[in-house]
Amino acid sequence: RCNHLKKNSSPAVVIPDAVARYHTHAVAANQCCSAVVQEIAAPVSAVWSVVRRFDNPQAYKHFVKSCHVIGGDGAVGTVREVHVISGLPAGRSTERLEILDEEEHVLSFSVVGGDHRLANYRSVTTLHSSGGGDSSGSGTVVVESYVVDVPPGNTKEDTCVFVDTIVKCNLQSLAHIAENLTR
Ligand code: A9S
Repeated sequence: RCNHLKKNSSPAVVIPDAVARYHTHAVAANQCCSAVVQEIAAPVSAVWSVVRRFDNPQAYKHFVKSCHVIGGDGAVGTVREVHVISGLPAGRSTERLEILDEEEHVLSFSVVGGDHRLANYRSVTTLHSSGGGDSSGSGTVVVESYVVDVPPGNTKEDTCVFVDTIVKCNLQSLAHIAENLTR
């Protein structure tokens, strides 16, 4: 099992147990996992308005050129086909919505196809208020964890560095967009 939150998050960022349980993944011998934490100076509602759009990942993921929903009505089980910008070792990725919890602010998807090397990729993204138990805090803590098969010929370390870099880019972009929405 894998839960990198204690190791990766700065001591100033509190991850409640109710959030951490979403980021505890079963990991097989040929897989690796990690988690990225991003603080955003915008309310959970603003960040969630961007994250919840499974049909529109290009709103904040700069590596995504276009996205089309190819099955489903937006509920769990909906499948999207993502086309990636040129220059990456991939062209497209087919992804299934696994969790969309509008109350707890949790989104999870898994990769079910494509022409890339991240087989069996699954990620979970959670949002919670950085203001403590009540809703007085105007900030958001985003936690995104993932598990993925280590591609043949790669190490776990290389794979995590590659994926962490993409996830960090996505979450920094998300921060800029959400902060501009509420500025
Ligand atoms: O889209 C995400 O949330 C996260 C990742 C790691 C996406 C990775 C990717 O879309 C590329 C950017 C194209 C890189 C996939 C599925 C495979 C890649 O090689």
